[in-house]
Formats: sequence, C-alpha cells, structure tokens
Amino acid sequence: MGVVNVTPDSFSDGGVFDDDAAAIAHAHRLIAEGAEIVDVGGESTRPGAAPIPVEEELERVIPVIEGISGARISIDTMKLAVAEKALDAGAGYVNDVTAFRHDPELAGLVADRGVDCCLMHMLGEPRTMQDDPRYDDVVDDIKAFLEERMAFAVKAGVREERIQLDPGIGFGKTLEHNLELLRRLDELVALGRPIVVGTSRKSFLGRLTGRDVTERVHATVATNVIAYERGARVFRVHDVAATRDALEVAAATFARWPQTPTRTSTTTS
Ligand code: HH2
Repeated sequence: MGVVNVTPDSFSDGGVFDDDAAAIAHAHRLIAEGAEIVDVGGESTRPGAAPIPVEEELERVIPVIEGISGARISIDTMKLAVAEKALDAGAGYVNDVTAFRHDPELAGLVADRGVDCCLMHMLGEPRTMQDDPRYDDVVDDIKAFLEERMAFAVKAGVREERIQLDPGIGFGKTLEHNLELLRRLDELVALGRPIVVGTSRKSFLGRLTGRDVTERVHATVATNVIAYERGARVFRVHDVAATRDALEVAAATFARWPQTPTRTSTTTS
C-alpha cells in the first residue's frame, strides 16, 4: 500500500504533493514501483495535528482519486462524508484510523458499498496521543480493541472478509510499545484477518537510527520484513520500490520453508 498524502503538513512529505497533478503523478509512480493499493489522505494524523473541515478534505482528495488509474484506491479518512464521495469517485477501500469511532455510520457505508476497510488502533486522538501513553499489556489491549471494533463493524453489516486490522504503529505508543507490537504481531494475526502495518518513516525509527524523516527507508524496510515474518500482509509505505523488493525476498524465503518455526509455533518432529 503506497501512501499519497495530499496535505500541507504530513509528517514526512507534507506539502510535497499538495497540488493535484503532483499527487496523481506520485500515485502512478508508486503503482509502477509495485503498489497494489494507493492510500490517498487529505488530513494529517501526525502527533499534534488538528482536524480540518470536511470541505477542505474533499477539495484535496477527490480530484486526486479521480485522476488515478491502475491500482485499488484507498481513502484514508475518519469522516463519513469524505468516504462517501471518495467511493463515488472510484475508491474501493476505506482506511479509518479511528476504526469507526469518529463516525460510527461509516461502518454502514462500508457495508452498503461492499468495500474493504482497515480498522486501526489509536490511543486517544492525534492532538494528544503521544502524551504518556500507557497500557496494561500493549498487545493484549490492542488485540481486545481490534476484536471489539471488528464485532462492531460486523454488527453494522460489514462482512468479516472485508475487514483488515492494524495495530496503529506510532498512534499513542512509545518506542518500546512499537517494538513489542512488531515482535508479537503473530498474536494479532491470530484474530484471523489480514494485518496491516504502517511503520513508514515514523519517529521511532528516527529515535533508533538517528536519521531524519526522509532517510528512514532502510529502517522502514527492516520493520516490514520483520512484520512479514510475523504474519502481516499489508504494508503501508512511502517508499514502495525498496519495500517491494524486500518483501519479494521475504515471501520467497518463507514460502519455500513453510515450516520455519516462529516465536510461538511448536514443532512436532
Ligand atoms: N499511519 C499514518 C496515516 N494513516 N493508516 C493506517 N492504516 N496505518 C498507519 O500506520 C497510518 C495510517 C501516518 O502516516 P502519514 O500518512 O505518512 O502521515 P500523516 O498522518 O502526517 O499524513
């Protein structure tokens, strides 16, 4: 999943693709590099970000969605009105970082249109989420949250096979929380739905490597290979070409050794 941010203020590429033509060209570049989904977002959810009005978000994302061809288009929004118009314009996947908590009716829209969705965990809201986040057990707490949100979506009519789940790396998590989530991702895979991970260029990678935001591609690739090995299957990234190559190698390796023991598996022979 390649990231197309049509915003002035996203944490790693804010302002770079905020005119329609540049964003569309960028989406097509990511598709040529191997993205199967492009995730178009018009509102930053970086720590500290303030919400923007519906009209502004629509003005940013709709012309871009209309201009993209050649891959599935995801709309990265928490707003019902934005998702509705994005689906009308050609999107076929709703990526909601609030997991239908901001606009619970969004679940009904996803159900009616029969599209896929990603339900993500976030502690609190972007404005405050990095202020001392705490969990009893970060993986158990997030697993319970995702289970509850999946049940909510199914009750609203979304078919279970349409749901993907995301632990929300960096959304109300310390460095240690993010690393523990990656290490124990197999416990979320046990929920039975595809796991999406979004580590791309995030600040915990800057803390580990000392690199600036645009220099975190190697660190991002490392996390995605780890996540693949732990069972994740959708990788939301800014740098598609590098990630795609790494995942081809990881996939070939593990597909040829399906019995490779993982941290929790047991061997019988
Ligand atoms: N991360 C961001 C935005 N949307 N969606 C999912 N499912 N998972 C994520 O980890 C995720 C997401 C934040 O990254 P980015 O879009 O690059 O930045 P910003 O929110 O500042 O636009």
